[in-house]
Amino acid sequence: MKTDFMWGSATAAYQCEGAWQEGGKGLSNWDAFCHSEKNVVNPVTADVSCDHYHRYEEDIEMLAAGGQNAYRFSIAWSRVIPDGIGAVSEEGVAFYNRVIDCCLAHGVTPLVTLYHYDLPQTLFERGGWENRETCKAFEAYAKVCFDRFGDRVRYWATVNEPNYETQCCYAVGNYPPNVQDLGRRWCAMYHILLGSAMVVRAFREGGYQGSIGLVSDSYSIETLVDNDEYREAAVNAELFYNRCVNDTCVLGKMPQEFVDKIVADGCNRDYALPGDDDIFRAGTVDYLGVNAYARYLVKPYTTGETCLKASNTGKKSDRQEAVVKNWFEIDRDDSMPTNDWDMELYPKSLYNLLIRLRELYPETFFIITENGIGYKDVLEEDGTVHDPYRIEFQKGFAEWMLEAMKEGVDVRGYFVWSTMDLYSWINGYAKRYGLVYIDYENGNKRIPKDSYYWYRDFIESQEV
Ligand code: BGP
Repeated sequence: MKTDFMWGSATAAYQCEGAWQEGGKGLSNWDAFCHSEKNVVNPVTADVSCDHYHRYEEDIEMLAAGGQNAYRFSIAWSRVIPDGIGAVSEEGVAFYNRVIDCCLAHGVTPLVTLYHYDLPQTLFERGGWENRETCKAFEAYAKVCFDRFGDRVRYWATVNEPNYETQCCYAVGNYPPNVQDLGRRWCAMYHILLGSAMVVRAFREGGYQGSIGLVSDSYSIETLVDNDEYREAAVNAELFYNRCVNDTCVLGKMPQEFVDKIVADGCNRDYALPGDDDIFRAGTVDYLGVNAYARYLVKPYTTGETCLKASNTGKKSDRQEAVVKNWFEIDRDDSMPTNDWDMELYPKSLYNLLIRLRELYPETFFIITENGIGYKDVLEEDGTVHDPYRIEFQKGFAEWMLEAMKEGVDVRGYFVWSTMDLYSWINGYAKRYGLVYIDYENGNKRIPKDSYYWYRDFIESQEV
């Protein structure tokens, strides 16, 4: 096994912990949303989920027994600071101390995400990331985490997917606050990036050890036709999906072409204040975390209003769509395989993406912080779970990553999404990603899938 490379898997607090009202935890926006009448597509909650809060030891033990040497998880902000700002919950801190110590006892490197979609409800009610005050609160919370856990954590991630999160919150409208308004979306994304930069700056000023990065949903942007119009659509889509976030956190500047285009769309940018540029410059990351699931095939914009739609039902007929007025439209290649949630399965997209990211950001290193496939796995009567499709998917992506590394791309870790089955935002529990099956009906029993054993052997076969 290549010991200096992180081979692991990932989770996020809201999706797996459960114990939503235990241990002194405050409410998050996802607790509130899932209990509200707005939770209609798959009206379930993650109140219990796979109960990682009580079973983290078993989960980390299984992860380590599966040959993995790294675990990416997130801290629930409202567990550590129940009201978002102010008093620290010692019970919350003690929980994450136990998780970190358990990782270290098993030779597992923790990669800790500070914010993965679950915002304290108190802050959400004050405008969430549309309110600049949330950036300050985020910095204060991050400092608590650095002070309490920084002696043992060597890999931090500030935030998870500022682009995808705000797209769902403010464009698709299926995540809280369930809005469809691109202007508000760009405002929230700006503040998440600003908050992230403030946290990185605090990390540097505090002299903490280790590496700090930002986890970004990044896509290989491709076209089926090679001409000027298609190339322009690809340039626009890359700004829209990738570069608005990645340039900002890696190079310390939001791309001017992106800013010009959203201003041309009529977005008011009053939230961008003098002095912010200095914060972005002071807050550049050590590494870019890449969440890789699929590529985007794009074509030129033709007509119609902006419309972004996710596929959340698990019916093949429910397609994701994207028309971004004056930018691009989503294209599709119907000959490509997809899963039930209309995600195209194309492993080489990770190679294409990494080559492109290296071109744009030659000075940084990358960690594949998520890569996985959602599937309706079946528990057989004999207690086994056969998921050849997942093995094929993970193997394909991992091998294309290794290929990019052979060409010199600096990648230092690979995390399967997810360690075990857990709540999938909006999709509920039918969409499973885990290497370990959770039998939700039978006491949340943990059952390693075929892919768990495949991953163990795959890791083992990698060169030292
Ligand atoms: C990423 C998120 C994860 C995870 C994954 C799968 O965007 O960072 O939290 O959920 O996607 O997405 P979904 O559960 O929506 O299928």
